Parts: sequence; structure tokens; C-alpha cells
Amino acid sequence: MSYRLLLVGPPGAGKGTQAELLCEYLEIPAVSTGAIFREHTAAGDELGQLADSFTSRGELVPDDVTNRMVDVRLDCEDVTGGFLLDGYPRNVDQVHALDRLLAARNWTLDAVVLLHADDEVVVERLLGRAATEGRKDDTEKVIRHRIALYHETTQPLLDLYRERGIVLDVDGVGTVEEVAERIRTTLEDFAASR
Ligand code: B4P
Repeated sequence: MSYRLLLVGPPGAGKGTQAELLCEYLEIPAVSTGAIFREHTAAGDELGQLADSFTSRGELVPDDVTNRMVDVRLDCEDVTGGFLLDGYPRNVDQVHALDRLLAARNWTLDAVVLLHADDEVVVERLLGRAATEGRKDDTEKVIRHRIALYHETTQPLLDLYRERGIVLDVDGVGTVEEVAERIRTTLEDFAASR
């Protein structure tokens, strides 16, 4: 099995944390739309300013901007052998856009790793991160909005991937290493069954 993967889960489920570990293990790059937006925001460029006007309120950055950014990223040499998309797609329209981006390259998606964590667990984690990192979108009000948006907008896209039989459900509660081990085992079992 090649590794063209998605990592999906509510804000604070551990996507960024687990993407790094899984990518190191599989020797593929992580492509995190949230991290790319934050890099641009830190640089203060036009994309960063635009992204910040949405991310700081916990809103999704408009699809045309996000899809174009992913399109450009998928043209980079390092993703030809596989990749893990972290935090993209985040709504049904982005799923269709990603389908087009992959089809244009004759690529297919291998698996969608879905990290599960209850709302109260993720609120607690993100408030913990707020205390150390001070991200603008980690205030309790914005966190709760991001979680609501996840349930309304992101969760429905999972039905599309479930119909394709590629969703791998993983419990995201536990230590970072326990969750990482669960992801590796689930993925390896899935790869062996293909
Ligand atoms: P993201 O960067 O994806 O932010 P996130 O959903 O909060 O997840 P993150 O990766 O940061 O959190 P993680 O679970 O790793 O998106 C930020 C914003 O960018 C979005 O709100 C949106 O505005 C915009 N955006 C991104 N993608 C977009 C798209 N496709 N379309 C439109 N807009 C988009 O970690 C959370 C915390 O939990 C950390 O402090 C971590 O240390 C801790 N943690 C992790 N695992 C743990 C564990 N097992 N136990 C305890 N704590 C743990």
C-alpha cells in the first residue's frame, strides 16, 4: 500500500501531534493546512493576514484559498512518494476539490485516519495549550466555536469516505505514545487486509 493519507479529528484531538510521529515512522511529509496558515500569518504576508482574519475567529479559511494552497503544495517533489494531509479536507466541498486534485495526478487516497476525542477532553487540552503557546484561536469561546463547526461541517465528510471503505477509527484518548501505537497498528492491519 502506498501512503496517501488523511488525518481527521476535532480540534485538539492530537492531529498535529500524531501527524508528526506518523510521518516520521512512514517517512512521508505531513501537510498541515493549519500549520501553513500559521506560518504565513507569522510572516505577515497577504495570505497570512487573510487566513488570520478567519482562523482567529475559529472560522474556516475560504475554500478557494485553501484548495489552491493544497494544489500548489501537492506539486512539490517531496509528496510524490506519499503524504499525510492533516486538517484538510474540512468540509464536503473540500473533499470534492481534493478528489479533483488527486485525479489530476492519477493518485488515489489510501486511508483516512479518524482520531476520536470527546468535546470536553479537547477543550481541556486546548486550554492547556493556550496557557503555554497563546494561540489566538485557543480562547474558550473560539475553541467551542471550532468544535461546533467540526460537528456541523467536518463530520459529514466522513460519510463520503466511509462509503469508500477507507475510514480507520482510532481512539485519541490516552498518552501521545499510546495513541501513536494505535494508529500504527490500525494502519498496518488495514494495509495487510488490502
Ligand atoms: P489546525 O491547525 O488544524 O488546528 P486544530 O484543529 O486545533 O488541531 P491541532 O493540530 O492544532 O491540535 P492538536 O490536536 O494537534 O487548524 C487551525 C485553524 O486553521 C482552523 O480552526 C481553521 O481556521 C484553519 N484551517 C485549517 N485547515 C483548514 C481547512 N482545510 N480549511 C479551512 N480552514 C482551515 O493538539 C492540540 C493540543 O493537544 C496540543 O497542545 C497537544 O500537545 C495536545 N495533545 C495532543 N495529543 C494529546 C494527548 N494524547 N493527550 C493530551 N494532550 C494531547
